[in-house]
Amino acid sequence: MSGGRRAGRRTNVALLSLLVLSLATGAAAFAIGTLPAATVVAVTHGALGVGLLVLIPWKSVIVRRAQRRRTHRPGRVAGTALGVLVVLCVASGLLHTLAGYRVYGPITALQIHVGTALSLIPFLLAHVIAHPQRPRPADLSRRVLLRTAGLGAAGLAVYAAVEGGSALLGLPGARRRATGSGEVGSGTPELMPVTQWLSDSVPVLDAGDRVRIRDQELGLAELDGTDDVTAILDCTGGWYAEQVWSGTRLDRLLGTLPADASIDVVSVTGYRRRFPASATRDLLLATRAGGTPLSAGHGAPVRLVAPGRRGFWWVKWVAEVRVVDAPWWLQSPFPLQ
Ligand code: HEM
Ligand code: HEM
Ligand SMILES: Nc1nc2c(c(=O)[nH]1)N[C@H]1C(S)=C(S)[C@@H](COP(=O)(O)O)O[C@H]1N2
Ligand SMILES: [Mo]
Repeated sequence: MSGGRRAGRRTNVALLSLLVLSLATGAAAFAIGTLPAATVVAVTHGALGVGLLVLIPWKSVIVRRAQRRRTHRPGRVAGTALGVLVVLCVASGLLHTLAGYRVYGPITALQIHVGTALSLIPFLLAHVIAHPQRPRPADLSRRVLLRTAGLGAAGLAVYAAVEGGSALLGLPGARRRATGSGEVGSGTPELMPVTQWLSDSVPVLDAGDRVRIRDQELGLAELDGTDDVTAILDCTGGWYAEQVWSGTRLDRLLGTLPADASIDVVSVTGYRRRFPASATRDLLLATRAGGTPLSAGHGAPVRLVAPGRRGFWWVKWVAEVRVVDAPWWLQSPFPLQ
């Protein structure tokens, strides 16, 4: 086998590694809400993603060679679809990074980004199955390790150039948080977007509805307390807002809990998240944002405020807080509704 073919194999293996690691760090970027971990994840994710661009010249050679051969092989469609989706994914990631959080008609750049990333997975599988590339002992050679380091450095350099250029030009994206989110409506709750995770819609509720906390039923008057927490709601949709949230701290309502217990915070819609008992002192059942009662869209009458956690933990329209034995991590890492 010629050296050229081997070089092609290494490019393909590098592409596979970059794509798999991009998917993994993208998911981590959605799960992590606190600094400095969020910064590490976002920079790594960005460098891996733009690292794909660095490999374009090498991959072009492979694609042209395959086209010259003109033999009809399986997997052609998958390769082309994969190419289109990877380009859209990287382009929409960069658009979000440069232009910040913006709604383009019915959709945001980040929605396109995550949508194309998830839909490329089956095409990636099909393409790799059609063109398997076996690892070789020489893949652990010094030369290959140096090339891998070179690719990493090139990815970081392109990432730094994008970030530096964006800052120099004062583009809106340069002001985003470590999670990648742009600021919308801090201090002005009514300017925050009303966001649902997947399929929920704003329920019609009665102000007299009661919230079940362990074995007590509490009304709005009892929950409308004076605990104030300044916290950032950071939606994985790409925006964040800082507000003063008021209500009652959950540890006051729940009393002492066994150290290994968990609590389920359940919405009237069935949407729910589970937390470790140790988290309750940081959690707030909020009735107000910025001093005014919550609007229906933002979770009235009562929503959860979970400082340091991404928006999908901030359960709206709370119906019940339940103490359970099951560990908090025994739940889907992301909500399913
Ligand atoms: C960004 C990701 C990738 C894109 C956009 C892409 C796209 C393509 C396209 C369009 C072709 C030519 C048509 C075809 O034979 O399917 C091709 C060829 C090829 N791809 Fe990929 N590919 C990617 C990643 C990979 C990966 C991860 C592997 C394997 C680990 C791989 C292995 C191959 C091989 C071996 C060929 C050459 C087939 C031949 O010479 O006949 N590719 N790729
Ligand atoms: C094949 C998969 C993926 C590729 C190639 C990719 C690539 C990229 C690129 C190139 C950027 C812009 C980097 C920058 O200059 O800052 C980006 C940003 C981003 N991606 Fe991905 N991505 C992928 C999957 C995902 C997934 C699955 C998620 C979430 C579930 C995700 C979430 C994000 C977020 C939140 C940002 C913004 C980060 C920031 O602004 O610093 N990505 N991605
Ligand atoms: N019941 C319920 N609560 C929910 C959601 C949902 O879909 N259903 N979405 C979460 C997500 S993803 C975010 S970002 C915040 C958004 O809060 P907001 O609509 O007040 O801006 O609510 C969270 N709480
Ligand atoms: Mo969200």
